[in-house]
Amino acid sequence: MSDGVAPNLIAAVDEAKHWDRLMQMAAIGAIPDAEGKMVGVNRACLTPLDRQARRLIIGWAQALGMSVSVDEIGNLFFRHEGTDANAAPVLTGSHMDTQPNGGRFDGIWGVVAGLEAVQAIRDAGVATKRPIEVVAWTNEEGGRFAPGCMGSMAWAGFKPANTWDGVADPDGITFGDALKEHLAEEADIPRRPLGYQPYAYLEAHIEQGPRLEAEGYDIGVVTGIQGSRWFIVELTGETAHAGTAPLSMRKDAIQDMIRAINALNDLMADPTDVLRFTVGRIEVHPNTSNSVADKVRFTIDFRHPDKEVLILNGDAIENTIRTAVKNCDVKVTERFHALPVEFDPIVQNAVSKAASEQGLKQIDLPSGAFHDAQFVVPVCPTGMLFVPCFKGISHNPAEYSKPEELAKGVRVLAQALADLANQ
Ligand code: HGY
Ligand code: MN
Ligand code: MN
Repeated sequence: MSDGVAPNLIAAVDEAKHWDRLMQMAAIGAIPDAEGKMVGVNRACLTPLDRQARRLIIGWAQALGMSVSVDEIGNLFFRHEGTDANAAPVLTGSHMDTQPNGGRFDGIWGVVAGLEAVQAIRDAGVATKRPIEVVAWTNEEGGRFAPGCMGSMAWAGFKPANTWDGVADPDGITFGDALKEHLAEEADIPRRPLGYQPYAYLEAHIEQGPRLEAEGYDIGVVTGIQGSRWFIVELTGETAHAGTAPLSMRKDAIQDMIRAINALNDLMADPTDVLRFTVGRIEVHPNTSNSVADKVRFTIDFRHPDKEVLILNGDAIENTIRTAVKNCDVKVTERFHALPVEFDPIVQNAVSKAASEQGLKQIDLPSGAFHDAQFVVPVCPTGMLFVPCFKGISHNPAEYSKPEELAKGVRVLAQALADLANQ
């Protein structure tokens, strides 16, 4: 679409209907926030709740006349035909799985927005040369099965689809078994091969940061995503009686964990507050008040926009831990390694052009959160658009974006997708 906005494309996006669909989705796995209001969501990947949400959006897509398919790692696709069925499609979408203590918009908004953008394009009678496909990637969050982005990594060929079959969730269920069960439950949905070459990929997502809201912008034209590295650290000592074992004789895994984390805090100290270092999950054995801990497993989530720092500091993690630990055996395993990426000007320009033609305030900004888009970058021109969210709160039931903010995002997404689909 070269000459501005299709007159009725904006009107074709119904803010109230969009909000209603998001709230229908949010009811699947709803959890209470700190005040007990059911505004959070816990919908882990490859669970009955995940499948219930997928059935709901599959129904919406089929009602739109879109074809539905699933690939071997469970990525779910909806396809809108263009005038040239052989043209490489434009791909949009995000993820439907949430954090265990998640919100109503992270991920799912991008999938529902993609569907509603296609609906607006159809309702507005905007012809597109290229097909448009909407994807729901498998396991972006990595909450149930670590790491995240398994669906997009397998689809993009970063790793074979069976790489994580042995990864177990806290209940001991492996990703491979959960995926097998999931695909069997969705056996009625046509299969498609893993991976293909889209013309471009554009993912819509809430910002998960405070800038757009604080500075009064409607749309974030995302310039890229910082790098992320995840590690799991296992310390093995000896359990003992809390009342009798002398401290001088102990091999206390918790005390060594504290030494290790203090040393990592020194390694990761950054007065400019750009670096991100998080220990978010700690498992202790035997986890009783009157026994010395003989095992500790803790996670490390380390992020930085500069590739050099990501490599240098990330590669120093294991040695820093080994030097700090006094009495336990140490095992450090890296389980996620996503380098910083820059998004493609073709996609950024389509978003920026749509936002300006729709009279919206826009700003270029990088993403602190990782997204499936990070792994699509090597496959085709890739980009993202952000909408504001309340105080940047995310991975928290209090996550919130206003209906009008989300509708503006869908309208820009619709125009940008139509633009890309006619290139
Ligand atoms: O952790 C992340 O950055 C993403 O929100 N899953
Ligand atoms: Mn997300
Ligand atoms: Mn997330």
